[in-house]
Amino acid sequence: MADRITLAEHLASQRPPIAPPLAGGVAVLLGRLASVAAVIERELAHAALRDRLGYAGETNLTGDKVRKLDVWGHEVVLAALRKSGVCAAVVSEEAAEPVEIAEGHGPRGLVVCIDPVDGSSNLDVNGTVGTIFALYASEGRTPAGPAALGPVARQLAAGYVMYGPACSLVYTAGAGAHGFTLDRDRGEFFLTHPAMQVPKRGRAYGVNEGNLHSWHPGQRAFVEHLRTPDKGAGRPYSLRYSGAMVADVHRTLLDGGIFMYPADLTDPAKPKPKLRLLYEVAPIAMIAEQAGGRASTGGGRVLDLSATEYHQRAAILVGSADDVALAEDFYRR
Ligand code: FDP
Repeated sequence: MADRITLAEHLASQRPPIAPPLAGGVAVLLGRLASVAAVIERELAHAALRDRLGYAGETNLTGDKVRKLDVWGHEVVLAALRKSGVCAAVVSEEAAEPVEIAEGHGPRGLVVCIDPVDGSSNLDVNGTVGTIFALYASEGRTPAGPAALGPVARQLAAGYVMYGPACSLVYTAGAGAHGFTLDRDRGEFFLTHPAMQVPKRGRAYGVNEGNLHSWHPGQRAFVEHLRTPDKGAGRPYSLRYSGAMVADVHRTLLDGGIFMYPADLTDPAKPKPKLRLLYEVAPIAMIAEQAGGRASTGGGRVLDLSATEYHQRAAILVGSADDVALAEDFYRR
């Protein structure tokens, strides 16, 4: 382990394309988010023993039934970010409006968009869950939260944590995507997947096929294509779907292939995507692109989207560049 690079050392050695006063703050917040991830990972391991599983009895703004660990995760993340001195506001899945933090206001301030516990329907069955986040410059605004609205390509950094058999953290600050693994004994993340590269093409797809009836015809035709045997072309693809975005995306980035959450087009005039743009879709898109992959809504690049609401939803097809490009092709036909 002595020769392994810690997350702190890695952050100090990187030269991300971020202006100096903000770059320091990004490193501070990534460090804070890593520390809080180690706390969340410990809590998840003991949640059943501490009566922390199950519902809290409320529904959040986006209509999900809130679980006890969603509430706890939100509070623990907020506490960690409040103390950072550079976090000006937090846009969280568990709060209707951004939480403003006066100590972080000013030109160095950053806005954190975060889903503290993503995939929480997996919690009660001891399945994998994650944390997803994106960082934006607050541009010295007060209140700072609105700085997260606008083109999502303004993200300075993005990352996710996957609480699986091992706890993985992947981040990008615009200079590649890098993966770390938590050493549970030392409570520290070490670099295990430097400069991640998504294979150009994969052999697996991940999507909730129970929703097939509601998809765009191009989405249906694409999945049908992946399922149709053609040995020479490497088909059929295998289906892999865990129901937690972080786990499905992590596998896709490492092994190649495509993860999709297309919009529900039951009413074609009113497309209904499920995943949230600011703290699910956009950060994952930035990480995928930084790893040489591609992220699309089916109709265009995710990173060309603009957020007009904090809890806005967007479709996503993400993974190997060739697989995503082919999916887009099916949408166009
Ligand atoms: P969950 O509802 O359990 O929080 O955030 C939404 C999310 O999980 C993603 O993590 C996951 O990919 C997706 O929803 C799963 O949705 P379905 O149950 O509709 O497949």
